[in-house]
Amino acid sequence: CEPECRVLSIQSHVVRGYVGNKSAAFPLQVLGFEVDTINSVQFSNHTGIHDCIKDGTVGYAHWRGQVLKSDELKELYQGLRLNDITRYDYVLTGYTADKSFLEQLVGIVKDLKKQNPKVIYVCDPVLGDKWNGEGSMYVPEELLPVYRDQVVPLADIITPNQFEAELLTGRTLNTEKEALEVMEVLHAMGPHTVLITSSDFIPSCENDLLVVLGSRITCKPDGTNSKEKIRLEIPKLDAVFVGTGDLFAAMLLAWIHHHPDNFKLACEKAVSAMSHVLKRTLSCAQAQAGGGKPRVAELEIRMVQSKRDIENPKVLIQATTL
Ligand code: ATP
Ligand code: PLP
Ligand code: PXL
Repeated sequence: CEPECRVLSIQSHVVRGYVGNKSAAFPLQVLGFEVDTINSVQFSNHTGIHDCIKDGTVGYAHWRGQVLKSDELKELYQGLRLNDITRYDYVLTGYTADKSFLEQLVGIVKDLKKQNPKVIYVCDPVLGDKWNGEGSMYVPEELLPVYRDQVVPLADIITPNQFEAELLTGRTLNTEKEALEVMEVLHAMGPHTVLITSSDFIPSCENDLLVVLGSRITCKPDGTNSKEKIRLEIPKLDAVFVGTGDLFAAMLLAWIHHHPDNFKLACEKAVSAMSHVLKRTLSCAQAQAGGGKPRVAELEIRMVQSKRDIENPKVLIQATTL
């Protein structure tokens, strides 16, 4: 029997489509992890991109559902604790819209680290994004100090986008040099691995490339640190997807686990798998739309259809070492 590797993933659930736990659980399971999911909300569908006027994309017209309160999160965790089934290898968290929920989550991660000091906390500090160069937050502003002062210091791996990296460090980020400096500031806050998941400042990238930057600090056996920084350039697909940040964080966790000594390859596999999945998603959506512009429901990630690409992604995007 293979030793199990268990992830606690605290994220959204949607009945239809793929964001949050629906985006993260399947790829993690396919890649061999046991996944325990706590659903921070249960909604009919995602609530994303309804106000993105960038290219006329609109979200779902309606959504219904329930939000898990912070004391309900505590209760679920207590149930696990009472049964002594809280030994995890990884914790994964994403979008949270409530301050007291986020604070409760901090308490849970601290407790998990007490039980297993080696537990790796993978945190997507979801705060907002940039649209046409203009940043805006899609969570309440009061969450920013909690992420900055409590969540990020506990995290081992973080996956902010460019705007989130700026918010967390209080710096602006207009060049790759500034991005590398900002990643150093983020390391100094706690995490040994930082991935900036999308950025638009590289002059060469204009509008058709998306740049991912990765930085990892590894402690060598002789006690000294080694640093690695990489860049990946991703051809941008002409569509707005939702749940991609969640899928990316999950696949990054998986590939960093499977290639602990090869950060570059782990990132190449995660980014390449994203590319396979999103290409399939877009071509299926376009076929369904019959030549018109795909609607939001047609752009849901083609997760099940992409099982083989998730399991064994052909590396089509190579990283450059910086
Ligand atoms: P967060 O969840 O922190 O808000 P984010 O805003 O960076 O993260 P996304 O913009 O969804 O998340 O990007 C995550 C990854 O999804 C990117 O690194 C890229 O691999 C892929 N991706 C998202 N949108 C596109 C696109 N239009 N074309 C190609 N790849 C994309
Ligand atoms: N818009 C809203 C309202 C969200 O809740 C989220 C959640 O993260 C997003 C956009 C971002 O989604 P993604 O993970 O695809 O970047
Ligand atoms: O991280 C994406 C996400 C998570 N949870 C809910 C969402 C979205 C994106 O729209 O609506 C409920």
